[in-house]
Amino acid sequence: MKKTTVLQATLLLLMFSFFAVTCKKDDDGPKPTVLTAATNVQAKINEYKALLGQNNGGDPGTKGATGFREVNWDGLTDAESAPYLYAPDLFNSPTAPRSRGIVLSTPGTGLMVSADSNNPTGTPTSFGNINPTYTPIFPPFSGERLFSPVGSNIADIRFYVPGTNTKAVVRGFGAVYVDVDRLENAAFEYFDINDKSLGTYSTPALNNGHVFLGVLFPEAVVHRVRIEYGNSALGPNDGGSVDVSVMDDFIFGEPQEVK
Ligand SMILES: [Ca+2]
Ligand SMILES: [Ca+2]
Ligand SMILES: [Ca+2]
Repeated sequence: MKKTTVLQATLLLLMFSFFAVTCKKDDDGPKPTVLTAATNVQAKINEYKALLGQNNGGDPGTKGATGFREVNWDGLTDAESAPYLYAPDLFNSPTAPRSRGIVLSTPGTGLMVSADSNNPTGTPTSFGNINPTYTPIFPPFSGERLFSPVGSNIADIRFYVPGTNTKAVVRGFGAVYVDVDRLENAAFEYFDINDKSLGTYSTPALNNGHVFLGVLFPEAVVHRVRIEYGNSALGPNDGGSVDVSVMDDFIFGEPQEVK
C-alpha cells in the first residue's frame, strides 16, 4: 500500500515537472512569424519582404533596425561558380554591391553556386556537373544560378555587420528550396548570439518544384541559421530513400550590431 502511494506521488511529481518544463518552453523566447509556401512562392516572398521593410541593397555598414538584404546568386561570374567552389565570404565584401553581411560554412568539402548556360568550361546548369540527372529536377527560381554545399547536406549562415567582422543579428531568414521531396528532410534551425537554439522549422515539400520558408522574430535575435538540405549530400540520384535538394534566393533581415 505504502509502495503504491510512493509510486503515485512520484508519478504526480513527474507529471508536474513535465508540465512545468512544457510551460517554460512555451514562454521561452520571442514567438516568430512563420511563412511557408509550396505554390505562389513569389507572393509569399513579397509578404515576407513587406514584413521586414525596404530592400537595403549591398552597401557596407548596417542600415539600422528595418529592411532586408537578399542574395539570388545570379550576379556571380563564371569563375565564381561551378565547377569552382564558392568563396564563403563573397557576400560580406567590404565594398558595394556585395556587402550583404553573410558568411557561409559547411562541414562538407565546400560550397558551390551552379553554372549558368553560357560558360567557358561547358559546365551543365543546376548542378548537372555533379550528377547529370540534377539539371531537370532543380529548376531555378530566379535566374539560373542555385546554391548548395558539397560533400554534406548542411550549411551554416552567420550574419555580420555588412562588410565587417563584427557579429550581427537579424530578425529572420527565409529562402527558396528546390525539390524537397519529404517534409522531414529540409529544415532551418535558428540560433542566437550565444549559439542557443531558437527553434527548428521545416520547409514544405514539392517534387521538382519550389518551396519557401521564412521565419521572422519580433526583434533581431538570430546570428546563425543551420540549413539541412534533403537527407543526402549532392551525388546520388534523387528518389527512393535519397532526397537531394538545393536552394535559390536568400532573404534576411538587416544585419545589426548586438545590443
Ligand atoms: Ca538564382
Ligand atoms: Ca524529387
Ligand atoms: Ca529531392
